[in-house]
Amino acid sequence: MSIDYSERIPNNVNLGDNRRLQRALEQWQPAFLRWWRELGPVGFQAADVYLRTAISVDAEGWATFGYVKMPDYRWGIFLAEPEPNRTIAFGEHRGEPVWQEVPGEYRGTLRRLIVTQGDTEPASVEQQRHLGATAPSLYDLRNLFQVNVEEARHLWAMVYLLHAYFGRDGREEAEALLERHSGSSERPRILGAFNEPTPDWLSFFMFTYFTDRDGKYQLASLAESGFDPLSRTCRFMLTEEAHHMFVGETGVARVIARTCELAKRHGVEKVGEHGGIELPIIQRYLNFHYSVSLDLFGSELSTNAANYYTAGLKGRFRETEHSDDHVLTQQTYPVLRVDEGQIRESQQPALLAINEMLRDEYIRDSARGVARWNKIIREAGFDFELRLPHRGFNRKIGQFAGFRISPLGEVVSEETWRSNESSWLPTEDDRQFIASLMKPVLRPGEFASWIAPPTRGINHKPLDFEYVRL
Ligand code: BYC
Ligand code: FE
Ligand code: FE
Repeated sequence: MSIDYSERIPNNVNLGDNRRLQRALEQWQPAFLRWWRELGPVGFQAADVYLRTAISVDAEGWATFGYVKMPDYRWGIFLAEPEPNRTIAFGEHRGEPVWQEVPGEYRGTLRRLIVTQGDTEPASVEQQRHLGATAPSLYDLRNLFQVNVEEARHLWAMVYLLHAYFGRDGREEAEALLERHSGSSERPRILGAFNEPTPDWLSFFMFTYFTDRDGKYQLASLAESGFDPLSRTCRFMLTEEAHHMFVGETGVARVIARTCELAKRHGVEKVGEHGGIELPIIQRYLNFHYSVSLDLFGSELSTNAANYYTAGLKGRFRETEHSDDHVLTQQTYPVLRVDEGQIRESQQPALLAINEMLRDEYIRDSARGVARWNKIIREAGFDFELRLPHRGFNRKIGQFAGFRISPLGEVVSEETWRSNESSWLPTEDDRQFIASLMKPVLRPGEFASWIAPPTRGINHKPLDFEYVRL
């Protein structure tokens, strides 16, 4: 199925055959565009940006690159190809054919999952809307906007499901997705991390490394869903997601590379004076973004997650590769919790620990990029290692919420926490210092003082390519 770009809403779901649905989405479209203008990127709306747009859902050659003004981006509805004869892989419906319509008994639960996923997408665009003003290069500016238009397309992906499968309450939820706003005191976004500001580019890179990676794992477990349209939507979203995490990983790597270069030239103590970001600040930003992202997986023990699993709505990461019964009523899983002032591991019913299983996958994956960052530091000859803090550190959701846990995983007193907080989490001084570095650099091929150029450009273009035409 190819994508029809002659339609007002590009799609590969034969939208033209369903007039009612098409009309409903065409009515939502102006509200979306109004939201994009009011809460999307500040400035640059009239600039030509070198963006990729999906043109097919084939793994080979699914995107085309070219100059687009952001409001003219072709936001559309693209589902991965259906898998013939796909069956539900887990839970009490295991082995049954997947659903093409919403099963009545799961309607509310499924809607809630789709709304929660959909809510994060525009939230991240809102969080990042001021970053254009301080871009460290045209290359980075373009990457920011690429991430923004694709997150907005992810909103479309969820709004399509709400409109196509949930009738009137789906349409109301689609409207509400444009009414809640990141950080709003009256109508905030649903999940914690999506109400935190993203005030500077170090935060942006940490966010796309750690928080977009939560997106990867949540989308992957929704891609296992027995509700086939959700599965297919998520499978295509994951294709786009890879670039977001690339922006984060290489962004942080380039900051580190620059720091090491300045440290070699002027001495470790003088990095800040020469417009670089010293490694302990990077560690504190990492601690913050990693811990708020860990919260996004929900509680270690969750009956919600058990219900999603048993119902066949949300699976584990790569569900079919697990060699157990895919029902999980008899197994246990190790879970950490605070017990008499100590963190102890205990075996818990596996079904209740579904969130923790996904968090474990996420932690292993997060560690891989950190190891690559450390290689840069080591090869530059410095004795410093960035570390993921303990999973209990700075948590607001789950077993560790309400306890003070150090980055090394000791349960500490409130007093100890307070006297160490400024070396564990970004301080007001750190934030001000980072803010002071955020000066726009918008000449082709130039980069801000605090970040090294990337090793290559986008789509084989040179580094001094005009990624955004101002
Ligand atoms: N903040 O059983 P529990 C992405 C609530 S990122 C606030 O522990 P459950 C992206 C929870 O709602 C991926 N509240 O949790 C990235 C529940 O409320 P009720 C987004 C929270 O339900 C970057 C209560 O606490 N996708 O795509 O198993 C840029 C107890 O809940 C939080 C999804 O999240 C929190 N962090 O799991 C752009 C997938 N955590 O029932 C985009 C869909 C929990 O007491 N969502 N609560 O009212 C889900 O699968 C689940 O909702 C969660 C929570 C895994 C998030
Ligand atoms: Fe997304
Ligand atoms: Fe993303």
